[in-house]
Amino acid sequence: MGSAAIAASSFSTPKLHPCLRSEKLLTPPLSSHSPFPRIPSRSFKLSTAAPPATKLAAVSSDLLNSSASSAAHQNATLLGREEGLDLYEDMVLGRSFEDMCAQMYYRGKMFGFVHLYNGQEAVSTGFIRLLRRADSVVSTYRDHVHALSKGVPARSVMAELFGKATGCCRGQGGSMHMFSAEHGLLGGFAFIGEGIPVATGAAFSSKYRAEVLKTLPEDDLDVTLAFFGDGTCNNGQFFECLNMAQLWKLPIVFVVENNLWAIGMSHLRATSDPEIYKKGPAFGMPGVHVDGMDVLKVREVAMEAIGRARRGEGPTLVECETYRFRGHSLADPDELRNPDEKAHYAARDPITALKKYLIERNLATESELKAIEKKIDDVVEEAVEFADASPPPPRSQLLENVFADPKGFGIGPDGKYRCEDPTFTQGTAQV
Ligand SMILES: Cc1ncc(C[n+]2csc(CCOP(=O)(O)OP(=O)(O)O)c2C)c(N)n1
Ligand SMILES: [Mg+2]
Repeated sequence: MGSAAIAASSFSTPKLHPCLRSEKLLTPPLSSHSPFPRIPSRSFKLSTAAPPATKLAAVSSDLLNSSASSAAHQNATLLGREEGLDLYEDMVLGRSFEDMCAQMYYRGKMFGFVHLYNGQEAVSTGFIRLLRRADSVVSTYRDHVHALSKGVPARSVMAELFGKATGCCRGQGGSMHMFSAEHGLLGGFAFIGEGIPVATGAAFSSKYRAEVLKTLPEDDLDVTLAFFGDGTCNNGQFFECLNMAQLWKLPIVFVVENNLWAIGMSHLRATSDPEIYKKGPAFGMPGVHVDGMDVLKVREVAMEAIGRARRGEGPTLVECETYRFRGHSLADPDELRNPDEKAHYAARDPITALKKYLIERNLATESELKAIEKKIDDVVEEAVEFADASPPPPRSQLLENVFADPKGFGIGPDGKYRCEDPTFTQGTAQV
């Protein structure tokens, strides 16, 4: 699939995305009423009252426009020193972790496809660092950095990548299936779009706990962030879930990481209207476009969208214009994208931009930032050592979590499933 899509894309030379401009905010055409204000015949109450006057995403497009020419946001007052350092540390962790993954992959320590997140850090950090522990994140196969931002320890993510028993999925998930219930990371998903219904379900559960079970305040809901790419926005699940989320005013933010490419397929070539954020208002929810290379801008939009969701005001669609600095996966030689396009985004590296901002605003000194980089180097080194020294999963783990009836393996002469034979998991059973 990967090579087919890459080959197909070579027909056209990619152009720069038309969204390369100041942020845009679209408000739904229906200002105060959902198209379906009542939900009849439900056994429990969910948004049965007419919704209050819609307070559209409170992000001021003027505020955002005022910083259009700057690599980092002008509104310094929103960012304290501690938060600035946290954002920096999280982005450096994401970048260093992924660089280390590339090394380990080429040394044969990881198996299968591995998709790195380099370049997109401002999106993960700008959104996820605003979450609480009880909030949820649903990712894609490009999921390592979302896991790290949500607090899954680097050593558990690295061990998972090494296929070790100490990984966050005990070595059974691998690169594309990071999961940690404890950290509210509800999975990476290899099939594009598959995570969106899961995220919608998680948001529904928050609403249900508040409105039906009364175990959560209705104006302080747990929030779910669904991350996915531009290519995924042409899949049906995206539209179905936008509809349901708005219908039920679910506490979810749909975060599109528009890196302009779906493997080797240009977003402009594949999409009838490439401005994805416009699809929000079609369903009655706000749609926002933001510069995804600027963590402060992302964070500001994220604050508004997460706040709306938490207060029970419903979902938001946020399109973050970003770029991946490496190929689609580590198996992609990345020969198709235009070098000018790559250089354009490389010059807007979100980590460099934040570093410059923190120093210029006297929020941090160069040596403090260096100390953070050193600390992260140590964390990533330790993660590799831990992963390398960890044991592989025991063979007995092979059939755990297999929910299908294992009759496929047949019933032995003793009338028992062959997989129950202890020699089965040792690979020596007659099957
Ligand atoms: C349902 C499904 N169809 C096709 C694929 C093959 N595939 C893997 S990645 C990808 C491109 C997705 O692009 P995008 O959503 O923009 O995410 P990005 O890789 O850019 O982060 C496709 C089509 C898949 N994984 N799942
Ligand atoms: Mg993409």
